[in-house]
Amino acid sequence: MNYKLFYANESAAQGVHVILEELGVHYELIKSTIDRSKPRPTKQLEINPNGWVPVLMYDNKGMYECAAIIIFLCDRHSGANLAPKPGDVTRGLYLQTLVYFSSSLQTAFQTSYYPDRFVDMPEDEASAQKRGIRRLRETWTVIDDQIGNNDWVLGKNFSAVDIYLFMLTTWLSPTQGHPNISEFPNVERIAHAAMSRPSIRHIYADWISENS
Ligand SMILES: N[C@@H](CCC(=O)N[C@@H](CS)C(=O)NCC(=O)O)C(=O)O
Repeated sequence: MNYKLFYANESAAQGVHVILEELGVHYELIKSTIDRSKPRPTKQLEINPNGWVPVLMYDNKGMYECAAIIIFLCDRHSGANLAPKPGDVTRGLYLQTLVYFSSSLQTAFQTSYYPDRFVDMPEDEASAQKRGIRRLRETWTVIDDQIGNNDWVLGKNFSAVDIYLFMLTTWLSPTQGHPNISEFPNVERIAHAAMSRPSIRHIYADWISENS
């Protein structure tokens, strides 16, 4: 099966890139951008009028939303064992965590990076940004407590959720006022362990060399 991924560095498309690599499927990256002043490829906008990446193309169809793409790909290539199968007892925690990452954690990042999207008046942006940073601390704490002493987010087995977690940790920026990852020791432990995956070492090579 062939896939095409509309892609930009330092975006949620990097997590999907790691998943494609882990699944061992054929794929092509199509360069896009997250720079708001630059145009998006027309085909990307046809599939996702929001202008965001990741956007995945498969079998002449397209889809967007990072968590949905991950669920779709891991189910389609279930032999790679990156996700609990439907009916598996850990499937609930898997879906819960992916959706929480997408709906709560990513929204906290967005509020801190793009506060103008959350308020009407420019003078309210600083307050929204501050709230975004506080929300980051709240949501990462929820995840840190959920992980507890687990080896990986879901327990004993590595999964796509660990890749998603790693991607999100790379967006933490203490210079932007974000909490330091060391405030969440269980998250930090798993992010560190995820870096031993060849897929992550390859796709995040630049980030790893700049941050370790
Ligand atoms: N809920 C979407 C959010 C995607 C998203 O925010 N993508 C960012 C990069 S991480 C983007 O494309 N930003 C460019 C923009 O907002 O114009 C998902 O999880 O796929």
